[in-house]
Amino acid sequence: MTSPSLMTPRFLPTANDLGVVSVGFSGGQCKLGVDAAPSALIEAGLLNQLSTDLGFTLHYDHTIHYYRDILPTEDPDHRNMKRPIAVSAVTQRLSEQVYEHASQGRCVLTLGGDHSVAIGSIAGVARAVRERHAGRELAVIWVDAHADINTPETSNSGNIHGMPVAFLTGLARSDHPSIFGWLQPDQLISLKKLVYIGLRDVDIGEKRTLREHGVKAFSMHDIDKHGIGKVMEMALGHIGADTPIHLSFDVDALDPLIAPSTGTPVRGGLTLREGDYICESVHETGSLVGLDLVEVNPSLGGDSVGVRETVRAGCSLVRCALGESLL
Ligand SMILES: [Mn+2]
Repeated sequence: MTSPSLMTPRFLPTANDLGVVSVGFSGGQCKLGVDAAPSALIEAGLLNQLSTDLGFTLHYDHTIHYYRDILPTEDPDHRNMKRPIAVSAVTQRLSEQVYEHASQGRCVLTLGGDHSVAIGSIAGVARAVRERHAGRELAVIWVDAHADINTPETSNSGNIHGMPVAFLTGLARSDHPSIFGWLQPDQLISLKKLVYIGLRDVDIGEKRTLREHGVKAFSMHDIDKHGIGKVMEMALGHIGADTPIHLSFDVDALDPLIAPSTGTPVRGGLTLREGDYICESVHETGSLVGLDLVEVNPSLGGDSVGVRETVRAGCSLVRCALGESLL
């Protein structure tokens, strides 16, 4: 049995209010099914676990948002981006939903969806943090096999789920009002307060970007070398204790042996315990203000065992970030 965390949050007025937004959106990439993740996670009991076991008061509209009413009828490629108007419209709407929670001092959980949804969730949290904490910047811990920092020009695939960090840091800029023209400076994050964990499939252009900007990044090599304990110490040390944290967790950071149901699996990933440990460590800081779980795709990964294990792993990551502990 679990019990509520005893941690006192540093940047939230209460420890047990949680905003939840379910985003059934797959338009940031080409594989169908990732839009079914929120229902799979909820059917596996995630929200019950958060309220019953961890003692959260959930602020949730009991709706999985598919945003069909704002999807365009025509959405041609633009600067190599696929479905740019749809992704822009959905992330803008999501940013407003997340902001609504965050501006009231709630930690916000976003259940994706593909990783493009982080453009909306992080934009919403970043703005609320600036408003509530005298202009303070939001730190982002991006746990992923991929860096997701391609610009439209450097991307091979044109899939926007490989670009969210570029738009959120201002490396990629809008040149069209309907394509991320809504993103304002107070919704962006700094490359200095961004930390990657779990990288192992980074494009050449992305490697150059990380090097040029001195982005703090811990690849699987670093985790092998130092162990996850030391890596988290260094990651959190880089961010500092005075900074609210958003954790954006792509389930493909986990090894496909334990989480096969995802769109772009890469071998050689995190163990279940390393994933949970990352989340536990972030919780222990007391600085967590926003959390995404993305890229669970229940229609991929082969058999039903693989799907069930991936969903279970996703639930565990969220619980650990929100205060579940082993003892
Ligand atoms: Mn990702």
